[in-house]
Amino acid sequence: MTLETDLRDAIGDKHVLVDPSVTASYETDWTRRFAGRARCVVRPADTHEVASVLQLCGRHGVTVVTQGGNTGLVGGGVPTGGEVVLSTSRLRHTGPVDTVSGQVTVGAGVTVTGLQQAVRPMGLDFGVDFAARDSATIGGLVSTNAGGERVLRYGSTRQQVVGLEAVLADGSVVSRLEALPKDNTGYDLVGLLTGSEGTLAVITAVRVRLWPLFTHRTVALLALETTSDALAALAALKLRLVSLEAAELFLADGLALVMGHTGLPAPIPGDHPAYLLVECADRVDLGDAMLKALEEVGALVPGIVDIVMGDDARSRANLWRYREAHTESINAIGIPVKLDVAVPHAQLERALQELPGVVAQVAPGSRTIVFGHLHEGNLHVNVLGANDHHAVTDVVLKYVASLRGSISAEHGVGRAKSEWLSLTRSPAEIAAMRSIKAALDPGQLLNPGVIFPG
Ligand code: 2HG
Ligand code: ZN
Repeated sequence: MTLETDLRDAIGDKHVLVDPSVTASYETDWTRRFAGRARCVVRPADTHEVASVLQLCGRHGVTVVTQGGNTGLVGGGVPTGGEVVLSTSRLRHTGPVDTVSGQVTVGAGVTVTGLQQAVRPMGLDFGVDFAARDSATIGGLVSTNAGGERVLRYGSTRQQVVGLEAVLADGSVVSRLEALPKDNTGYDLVGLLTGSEGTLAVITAVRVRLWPLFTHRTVALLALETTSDALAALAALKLRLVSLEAAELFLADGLALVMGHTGLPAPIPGDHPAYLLVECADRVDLGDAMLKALEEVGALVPGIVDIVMGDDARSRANLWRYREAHTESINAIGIPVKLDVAVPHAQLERALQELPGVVAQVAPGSRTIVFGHLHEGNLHVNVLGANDHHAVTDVVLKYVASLRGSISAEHGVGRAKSEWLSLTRSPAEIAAMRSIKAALDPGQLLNPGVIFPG
């Protein structure tokens, strides 16, 4: 029997996709940077079917790539050629919301928006949010330990995961969904699988922590002379606004690109080198508190040139659009080299000044757009018009490592950066990680080439 016949018996004809016109959307990532033919795409309905798929693939010696909403940016969720793509799209159940513990269990295929819609009517909210919310799935967020726009207040996805269920390469199921607040029994498998990028198991369900839903939000956009002013403003605002939730940085060239793509007018008259978008959220109106804090901070940081505020939903969304539309505006021009590095705050101004020159060494004439999450020092470096993507990746990641930064602050290592893992992880760490991989996936069935070089 062929693998396909076995898979059809296990999960039903309809959910083993082989027609190239149907599998195509699973075979290329959103940015069009990563693509490969899948042997087939399978859409198991539940944990039991996921286990059957892994057992069958193991028996036939065919490797598996797990895919959530296909919004990943490091090539970790698309095939390179010949793998079975395991889509979590049918793992969509949402359990009852536990309002006492503030937790809910959802299937790996539930999107961020789906989770928000399930819990917000109960006065609760999920701590991770970002522009790809309508497609990105909770399973994908957990696999990559996704960051996003609220890390300042809630931490990354890891901090939201209180339990999970996953299928290991041999088809055995580990389930830690009871999520007792205290449980000190042995290794933290939930923590290990979080951020393992599909290399150790297929996550099928997640129990997430929920937070109080805030009914009042205020956004302010600050125009600044330098990014050091943005850091000074952020530090001063953090001391004054406990409700601070987001602090996003973008620069003049990124803003120009967004305005060209979206047709939006300038958010603040004049040309300014840097912009800081901040958001506060609470259960009471924040407008006055934010205004007062901004006045005080304005007196302390002379590099703040101008400020606009948005209180109502529409003006808040308009201001956010300048930041969130960066990715699509860049993609509309061409396929970028996309790197999501982090540098220590003390190196931020220097990194922003030096990065275009660093890139130009290997890609003269290219265009480097940088924006990101200021609080975490997380810079999204997007390079357009470079012929040699490998050389750009190499020079930027080595530069970032020389500043004692991270080669991946939030998107993960994936296939895109596996070659450079040793820049910021020691030989002992890589050996330990490889031992874990060998123990849990001895046949190298799951996501080959992700995290570890070849
Ligand atoms: C964001 O922060 C995402 O908007 C995407 O992480 C970053 O497009 C990028 O480089
Ligand atoms: Zn980001």
